[in-house]
Amino acid sequence: MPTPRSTRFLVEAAALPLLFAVACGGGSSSPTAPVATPMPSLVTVEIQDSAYSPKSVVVQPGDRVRWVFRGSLAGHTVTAEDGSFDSGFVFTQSGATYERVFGTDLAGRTITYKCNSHYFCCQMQGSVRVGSGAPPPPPGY
Ligand SMILES: [Cu+2]
Repeated sequence: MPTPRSTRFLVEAAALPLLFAVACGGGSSSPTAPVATPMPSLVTVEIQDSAYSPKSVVVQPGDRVRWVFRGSLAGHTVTAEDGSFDSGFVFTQSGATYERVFGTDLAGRTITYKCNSHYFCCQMQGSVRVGSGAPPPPPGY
């Protein structure tokens, strides 16, 4: 004999899939297939005055890295040493961001980057290690 409380739970549980189906609209009618890999994560790196924090991050293939400017000194970049990406001078005010997805093609690699403005003066450098098998960055990154 269900109590009123458990009855209410059953009704809500039954309504949930219906809500999801409505929210998803006219796409595929089949439910979402089980995924073997975890959902991509968002990893945030803060750009402070002449430093990235944390300097080195480890992400999983497919994860997105977002650099967020939190300093007061503008003129930073996020520039890959291998030339694969360059934010340009987008960090003009606090809260400005630059994002990049590190795909499965980069698994096992460590990408080093630097700020074009503060590389010489301040060793403003960092790295993204893609996957747990990616090697540690060189000193200073
Ligand atoms: Cu800089």
